[in-house]
Amino acid sequence: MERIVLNDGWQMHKYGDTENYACNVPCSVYHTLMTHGVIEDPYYRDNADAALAVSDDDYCFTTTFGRPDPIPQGGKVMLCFDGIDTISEITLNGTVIGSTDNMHRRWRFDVTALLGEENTLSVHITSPTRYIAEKQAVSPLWGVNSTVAGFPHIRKAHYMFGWDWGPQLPDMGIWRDVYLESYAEGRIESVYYRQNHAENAVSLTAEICLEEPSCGLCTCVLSDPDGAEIARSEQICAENGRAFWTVSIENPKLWWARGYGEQPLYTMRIDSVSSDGCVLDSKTDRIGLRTITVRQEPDAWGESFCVNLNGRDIFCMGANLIPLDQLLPRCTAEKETQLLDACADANFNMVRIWGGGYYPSDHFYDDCDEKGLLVWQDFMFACAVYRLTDEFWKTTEAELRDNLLRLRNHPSLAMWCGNNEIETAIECWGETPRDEATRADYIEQFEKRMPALVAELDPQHFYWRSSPSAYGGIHETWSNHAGDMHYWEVWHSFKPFTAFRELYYRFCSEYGFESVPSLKTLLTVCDPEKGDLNLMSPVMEAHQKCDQGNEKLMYYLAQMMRYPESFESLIYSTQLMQAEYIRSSVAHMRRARGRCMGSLYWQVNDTNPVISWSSVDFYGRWKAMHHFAKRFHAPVLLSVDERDAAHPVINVSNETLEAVSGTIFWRLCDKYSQTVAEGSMPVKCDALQAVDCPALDLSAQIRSERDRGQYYIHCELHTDKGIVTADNTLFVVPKRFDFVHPEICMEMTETPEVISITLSADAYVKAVCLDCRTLDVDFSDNWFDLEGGRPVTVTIPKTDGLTAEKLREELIVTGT
Ligand code: BMA
Repeated sequence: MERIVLNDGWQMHKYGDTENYACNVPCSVYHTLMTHGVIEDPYYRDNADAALAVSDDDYCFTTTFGRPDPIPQGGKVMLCFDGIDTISEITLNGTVIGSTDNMHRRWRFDVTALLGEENTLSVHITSPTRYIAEKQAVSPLWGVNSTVAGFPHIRKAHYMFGWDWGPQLPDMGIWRDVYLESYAEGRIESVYYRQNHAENAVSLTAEICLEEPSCGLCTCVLSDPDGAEIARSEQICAENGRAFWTVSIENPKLWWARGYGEQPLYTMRIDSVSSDGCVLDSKTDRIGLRTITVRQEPDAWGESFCVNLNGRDIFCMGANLIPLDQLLPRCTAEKETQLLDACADANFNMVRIWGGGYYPSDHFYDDCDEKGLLVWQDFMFACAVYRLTDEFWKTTEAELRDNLLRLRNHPSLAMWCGNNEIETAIECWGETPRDEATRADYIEQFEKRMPALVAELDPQHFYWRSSPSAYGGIHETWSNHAGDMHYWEVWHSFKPFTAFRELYYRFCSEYGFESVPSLKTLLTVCDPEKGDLNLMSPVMEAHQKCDQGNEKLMYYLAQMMRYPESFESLIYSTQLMQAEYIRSSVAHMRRARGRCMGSLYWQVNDTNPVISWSSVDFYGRWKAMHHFAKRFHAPVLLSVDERDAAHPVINVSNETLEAVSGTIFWRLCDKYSQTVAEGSMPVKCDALQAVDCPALDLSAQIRSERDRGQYYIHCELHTDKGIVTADNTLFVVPKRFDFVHPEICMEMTETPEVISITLSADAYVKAVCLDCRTLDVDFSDNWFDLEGGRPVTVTIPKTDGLTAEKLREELIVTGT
């Protein structure tokens, strides 16, 4: 098979306009207009408001190409689009070859008869805002607020119509590869790998599906993770287009999620061959040998909801991931890797791909396979209701088939999920329709047709009808006894942080708290001269998409922190609050391991520079929470349940496959870090367990409410590997602790490769944040506590010509 990529050399123009703008696929209207200086950056100040009108027009993308040579005897040429956004008509040399209505699927058109020496290909795209407005006028559909009304009418990533963290920029374009395939026979349409695990052996079956049902020969070669060939098939004959090859792998190297083991990847190369041995088409897949499911069984608390990987119940920890940018051409492989590296660095073992975005690229999944990041994959339906008409189901089914076939073989794929929050919206949300027709369509789509499709195309993966859900049937979606939970009472309903810890969730797949991103990030969208750097300025409010978002920040600040004296300290304080809330919540759930088996906070990343729930901002800068995540997701975690301050309980949770034993050393310290009580105790925690140590008795020291603000408790776990985990816990919210605010002393030394900074203070400082005014440098640790008389050394690699002198000029040190 010949493949000719047609991504380069496109032109875009608006209907009614003569101006043409050059672009390459992936291309979009906003991106092209921005690149050519026709519109300003929609993220800057309040530009997004005016930019919305851009999508009321229709646009055309055009390219030319020569005849693919030679077309095989009796063969055909297919024109393939991996992603068109969204409503389009496609013409080749003036003839309409097809139309598209769904950005989430691939399209193939037979163009053999239309090809000439020179060819002109055009994709005519209809305005998505006009399209949905017309449909909405005839038959209104409910969708969550902050969006352009009517978005459920189009199979286009919902967040492009705005969300509570993103502007309304319903772009359009060609967002994935365009290419020609020319061939006569033997195209490999799909392959599915079935694994059968037994004691020390895995039997692996490749089910190969060829496009031409009548004939075909295939050969398969399997290599081990080091690249050595371990098995090779004879020529296999396909019957009715299907060929099967089963191979037994002795002493298999199992694929594990991060933290539990390695990610060995076997390679299968499949060739489809002609009767005279010529290779017609080939496909190479990487295979991780593992079993994965979600175990739902009755237990003491109701029904479990727990991911079982290779027979072991694991505690999933990580966050929800949203698209990388509002403008799709900027969602690049490099950005995917940067974000997934940040997830891996913060000890995630799972990410959830939330249903209001798009299905990730193959590259994204390859990266997850390598990094051992499990993927909870939503189908792209969120916070809306749909009408299950024949037309809607036709396009939806094609979309689901495409993505099931494309993603089902990735070892990182943990599960499929029907939608985000639709079951719970129909059951509980105030504004959502809950008439019989809506309920019936919902059940038919998400509880009947979707699971049937998953069972047909990917029976090895678990299907979950909605997130959150408990029993299905639009029933008790808020239950803590079964299924997964989105907990939003803290934040959206103004409940105090501590409310989270009164409940025990089976799997908390969303909960979150906002913070303001770093000053460097805000300066890319604000004009300080115009007074933008003020939480209540119109420009800052334009970068806060959540209803009453800034009010909520101020409300919680008043409960938790002292009044921030500057804008910088407001940023610092919101980040610390966010980090503390998520830290205490994760620690709570990890202590309840067994009953609770998963924590995915909302959300890891941003699509634009905005005030949001993210732990990594739009530019990849880590907020306090992400540094905290690295610690609270540590495979072995010490945490303290301090609610009864006179009798705190230290807990060890062990998310590894090996038992941990050692000694816990603890000390109760005053604000100067002077020890007022201390002790030690042996501890043993089996693999995949959490254990509470006997409660400490601090009743002699902590006798009153006031005492709670005078002391903190420090504890460390020592094993034969050294100190594996340590923690400082306050008994009060930060504003009630009697901080001394000592001066932080710094000493800087350097070698040719690194700069070291040693920080010290003579009293306790919580959450020391190191930052640079303009540079982004890679501190070996950040947002850490500094205890009085216990210096901390941080190193910085000398990349990009960084010198100690430059760093000294730039460095900003903040702490509580
Ligand atoms: C959840 C998500 C998103 C939303 C977030 C914050 O409900 O599913 O829809 O952005 O909360 O409100």
